[in-house]
Amino acid sequence: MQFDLMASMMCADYGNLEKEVKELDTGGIDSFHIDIMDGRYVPNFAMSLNDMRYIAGATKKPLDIHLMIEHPNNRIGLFLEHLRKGDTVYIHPEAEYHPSTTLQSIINAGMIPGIAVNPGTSVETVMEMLRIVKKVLVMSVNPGNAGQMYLPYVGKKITKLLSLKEDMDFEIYWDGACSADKILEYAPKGVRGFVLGTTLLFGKGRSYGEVLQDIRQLRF
Ligand code: S6P
Ligand code: MG
Repeated sequence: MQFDLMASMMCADYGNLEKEVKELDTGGIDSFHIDIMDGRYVPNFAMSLNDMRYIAGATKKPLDIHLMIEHPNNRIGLFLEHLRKGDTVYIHPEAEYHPSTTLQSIINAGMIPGIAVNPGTSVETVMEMLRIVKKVLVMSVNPGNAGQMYLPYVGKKITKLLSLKEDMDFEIYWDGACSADKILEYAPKGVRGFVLGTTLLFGKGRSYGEVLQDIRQLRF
């Protein structure tokens, strides 16, 4: 079964960031998920430009930039200039007056445009943007922190998005409290990728390669 695994880098050991990136890279991660938080759109500060640039320089694998910042279009150039074609940039539509303008900036720079959909945001609210983006990141926890509980009501929204994805030409990705049972349930239904954080990948006392191999060998 084909699905992508992304490492949530805010969960990495920053005392050994280079080693973490290399171990994830050789361990078989598909891309690096970078949570950028401004302390306003979400009640937390997480990674920033320097972290993103450092990781971009340490791996050839794609980056997945998850912007949890207000009015990203005001500063989008700062991010885009350090990214490579094929990297993805997700914005939260609620954080922007004109999200379609911001998505167009991402497309014009050659990056893959995405939206992140909060647990409390309906599919109907973002319907027109589904025609613009290539990726939809479904938040199964409220944005702002790692290590939270899965919110079961997002399941209905994923079902609705799955019914739209072929016609509207986007892929669905899972972000938040991702466990093996969620991959087992949702990969066969068509969810294309999963962001892995403290729930499944980090701080397990095993090498990332071993954990990732176990996930790839899940029996569907
Ligand atoms: C949350 C952020 C996520 C978390 C991820 C951590 O605001 O967007 O990417 O880093 O959910 O995973 P876990 O397994 O600790 O919830
Ligand atoms: Mg994220």
